[in-house]
Amino acid sequence: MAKQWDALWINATIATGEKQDSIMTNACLATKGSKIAWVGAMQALSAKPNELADTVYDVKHRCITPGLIDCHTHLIFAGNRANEFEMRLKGATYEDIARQGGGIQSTVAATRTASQEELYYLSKKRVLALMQSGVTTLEIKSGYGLDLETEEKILYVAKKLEETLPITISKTFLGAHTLPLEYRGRGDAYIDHICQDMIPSIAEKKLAEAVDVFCEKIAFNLAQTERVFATAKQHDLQVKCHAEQLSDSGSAALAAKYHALSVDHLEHLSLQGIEAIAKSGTVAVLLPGAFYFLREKKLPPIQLLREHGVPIALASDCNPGTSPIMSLLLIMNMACTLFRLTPQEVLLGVTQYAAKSLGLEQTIGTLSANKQADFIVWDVSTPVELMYYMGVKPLHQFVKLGRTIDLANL
Ligand code: DI6
Ligand code: FE
Repeated sequence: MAKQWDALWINATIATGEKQDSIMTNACLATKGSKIAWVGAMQALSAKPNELADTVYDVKHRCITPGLIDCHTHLIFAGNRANEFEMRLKGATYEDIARQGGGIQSTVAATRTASQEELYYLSKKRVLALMQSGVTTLEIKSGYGLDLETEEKILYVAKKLEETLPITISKTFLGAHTLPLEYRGRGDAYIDHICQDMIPSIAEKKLAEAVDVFCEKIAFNLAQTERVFATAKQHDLQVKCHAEQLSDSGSAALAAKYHALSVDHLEHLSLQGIEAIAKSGTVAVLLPGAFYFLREKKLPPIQLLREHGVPIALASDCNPGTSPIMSLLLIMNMACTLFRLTPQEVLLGVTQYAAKSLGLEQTIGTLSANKQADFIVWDVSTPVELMYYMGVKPLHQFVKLGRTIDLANL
């Protein structure tokens, strides 16, 4: 007779990602096809494990969490910016370098000349590194093309990564990352191009689910940002915003007006901005890797975000300029040590709330019946150890859509 479940994980400590304290010991998790069929206590099993499922994994009190979600990356790019890392160590600021034509522009030049195959090869290595740190869903932004052809090339690479690797990829169009050199002094004309040509083309080809804008003095102002958001909405695309990273421009409140899924960075977020995103249900995505790498001093207003009940997510911001980091576990450590988030807040920030920041909370981010069977078995006994150790690889088993994936074979 066919058994009730395909696979059953027994003797586990399970952090379901539903609430900060939802950890079960002596627990088990069952899958059927690509979904979770059941999560509960060992004693609640109605028969012997091998009578219930075709495959039984005794995980010997290891910890199971939802597959981690890295909800903000820019990982498709060519070249690197190690030279700027050195310049900043000698005292140059991120903004100085950007104004001198370095920064994002130098990555744009390298990415425009790279072929799709080359970009795929470079990015695949980065995705695999994130998967080694437990990432089963990833967001990738374009933004190193700044012309239609290259922006679409980047989004095609993102699509190909999803088609060829066992990972879910959410794609975001970030044409408004910075002003391309050929539009110098003509910011509004570039925004016209984004709204009239780029967004319609990308929407029609279904190359992205969301549109993001870097609203900042060295990028785009509030009025330009609003035009991009309005156009995105007209094309049924979700809105996200790089908001208040280097200064407070009021972009978080503007994003809230467009029901943004998330506002990201937020070091300079004001009380008004917090009130606005609390009302709109927008997720605050914090990026401790960029904070660390730029040696920022101003912390995001974490206590106020908590007091206003704003869901907080954490992400790598993986990019060549401000966060060349390909481990979400390292980011989780930084969220604790630099931002003083609790390990419980951090776990929710890379599972349930990261899913919400991508509009995917109905299918992933928590472990309960009928959710997608994306989860990690870790070689640790409590989730806190995931943030406590640095430089170890605690991943024991990677399960995507109910299938165990051998990462070494990808
Ligand atoms: N903020 C960031 O931290 C990244 N983009 C952005 O808008 C940095 C991108 C880069 O420097 O290449
Ligand atoms: Fe970013």
